[in-house]
Amino acid sequence: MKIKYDSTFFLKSISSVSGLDDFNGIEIAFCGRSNSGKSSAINCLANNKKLSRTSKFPGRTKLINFFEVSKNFRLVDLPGYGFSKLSKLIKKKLELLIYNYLDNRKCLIGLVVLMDIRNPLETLDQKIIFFSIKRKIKVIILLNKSDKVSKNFQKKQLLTIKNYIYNISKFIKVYIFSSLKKIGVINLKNELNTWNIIK
Ligand SMILES: Nc1nc2c(ncn2[C@@H]2O[C@H](COP(=O)(O)OP(=O)(O)OP(=O)(O)O)[C@@H](O)[C@H]2O)c(=O)[nH]1
Ligand SMILES: [Mg+2]
Repeated sequence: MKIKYDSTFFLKSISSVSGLDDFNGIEIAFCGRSNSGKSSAINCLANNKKLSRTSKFPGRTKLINFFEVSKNFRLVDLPGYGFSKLSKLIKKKLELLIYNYLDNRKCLIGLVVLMDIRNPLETLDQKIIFFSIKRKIKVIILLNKSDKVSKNFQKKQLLTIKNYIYNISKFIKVYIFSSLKKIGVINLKNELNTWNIIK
């Protein structure tokens, strides 16, 4: 089933999992290091630059933001992890918020993991991927900001990451991506279309 994202709108933000509502539909969350391009990727899907706030400065999204694609389907923009300039306490709080959401959200069926192609698979990326596999959540990995590197480097990184991931799970797809140049958006859409979101 083809999903249409064009009328996606901002629904709400929460700062703690106590703010989670009962939702009978399906959620797909975007996660990744701070500044990896989660909010930009959501905007790219919805073809709306103003939907989720993006920023040059890491640590922009500190809440969990919900976007309604259709009545029974939401995209979720998670705070970024691993931004070294935040205090230890705030970093811990954000990580706890992310994992509390991932752990508790029954309607969460998949994760889109954004990584900067120049710095992929850092410790926290690996941790969240292992966690998702354990929780049986679907995962797709996007190597973002590919516009910043050469085609050769893109190929090399794609192969390295694919090999690494294949040893962990045969089901996780990895794609070159660029929100800026709209590279890989079609792959993301095609993959999400196979996730049985809209029946
Ligand atoms: N060149 C380039 N820049 C990008 C791309 N995607 C995002 N950016 C830029 O990277 C910065 C961070 O993007 P965001 O989408 O705000 O990143 P985020 O992961 O939501 O960041 P936090 O909310 O802080 O965790 C912004 O300045 C974006 O314009 C891309 O594909 N190419
Ligand atoms: Mg963001």
